[in-house]
Amino acid sequence: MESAKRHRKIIHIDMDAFYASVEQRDNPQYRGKPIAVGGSPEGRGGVVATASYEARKFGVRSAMASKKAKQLCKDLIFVRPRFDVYKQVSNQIREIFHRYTDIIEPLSLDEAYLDVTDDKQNIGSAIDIAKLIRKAIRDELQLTASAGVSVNKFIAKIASDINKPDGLAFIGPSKITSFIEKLPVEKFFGVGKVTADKMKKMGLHTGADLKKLSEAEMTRHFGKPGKFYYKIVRGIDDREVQPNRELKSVGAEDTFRYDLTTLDEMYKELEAIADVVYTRLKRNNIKGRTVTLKIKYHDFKLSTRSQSFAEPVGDFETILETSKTLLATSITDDAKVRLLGISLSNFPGQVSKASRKSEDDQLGLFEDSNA
Ligand code: DCP
Ligand code: MG
Repeated sequence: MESAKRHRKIIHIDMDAFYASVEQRDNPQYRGKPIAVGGSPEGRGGVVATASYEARKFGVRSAMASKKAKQLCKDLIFVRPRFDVYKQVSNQIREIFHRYTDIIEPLSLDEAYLDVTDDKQNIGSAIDIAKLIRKAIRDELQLTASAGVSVNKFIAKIASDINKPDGLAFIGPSKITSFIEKLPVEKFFGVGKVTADKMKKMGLHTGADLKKLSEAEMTRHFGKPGKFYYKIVRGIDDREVQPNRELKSVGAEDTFRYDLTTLDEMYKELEAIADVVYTRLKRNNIKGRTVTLKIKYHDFKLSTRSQSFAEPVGDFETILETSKTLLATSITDDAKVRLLGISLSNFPGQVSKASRKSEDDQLGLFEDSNA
């Protein structure tokens, strides 16, 4: 399959009980105790973001109602999340990754793929690099991470879960086939609960079962994602590790067939442009703190004007009104305007799940998309 090519070396790193571990590190009184980050004490409402491993023994899980969590574990301690600290730790982890490779694709604050096929330090062994990363995280940050090492993203991600917490697993090319054949269908990338249930009803429980279906049968039963399932049950996953997936700005602009001379005309155009920007922001589920207006005049002179807000904005009204104000305060009476553009930037410092989701959507890998 991939034998003609040189195998890639992919590592998936996932921090153990991330928020809870940070809280236990910073607050010694929580160490060895069942804690839940998020949710409200006395189980008055809210859900658990994550639970310490001590709490997991009682069955407390992420996204569980705090009321239920408290019922399962009477001594559970609820801890208020400190997102700024988690973000900071996330950056520190990222810096450790960068010692070995710049091809890093973060999936969330605590999880990332690394392509170490050509590592910066010429270590060569992906297993050794994973060990060094785990050691650095432990020594420098007093936290533990689990790592999965393989030749593609799908297998590496599953591998990181095998010896969790504080573990490492390597699945080499010779073991991939037998590993996948034993794998329960719900573990396959893109297979959510709905698809898994459907598969089980068809008597498909493991990778070996899935392998019996032809590509045509796969797509017939599971739609577009069937094509992808067909490949991954055969250990083929060519998705690249994609660095720099953070969105920097979202915008739209329009060049006009003739120069605009009145504010009214320009406002009308701004409305259409703002609508496109608004739609793009919503699609990416993102808001920005800075609105920028771009104006190009008939003589190709370019001007940009920005306004920043204390809180991120993303609603149509604010985008439009801000752009209008920026325009009104920028142009002179005799201005001839050839192009107008609006963009939003200065997004809250998190990796955009949105851009990733839209990519996966294109693959048709979301549960919704095959409904
Ligand atoms: N998180 C959240 N809500 C969820 C799932 C996770 O707020 N439903 C947050 C809290 C977690 C962090 O994201 O600490 C990382 O998510 P993981 O799924 O990796 O869970 P943990 O790192 O907490 O545990 P594990 O050791 O299983 O990786
Ligand atoms: Mg984790």
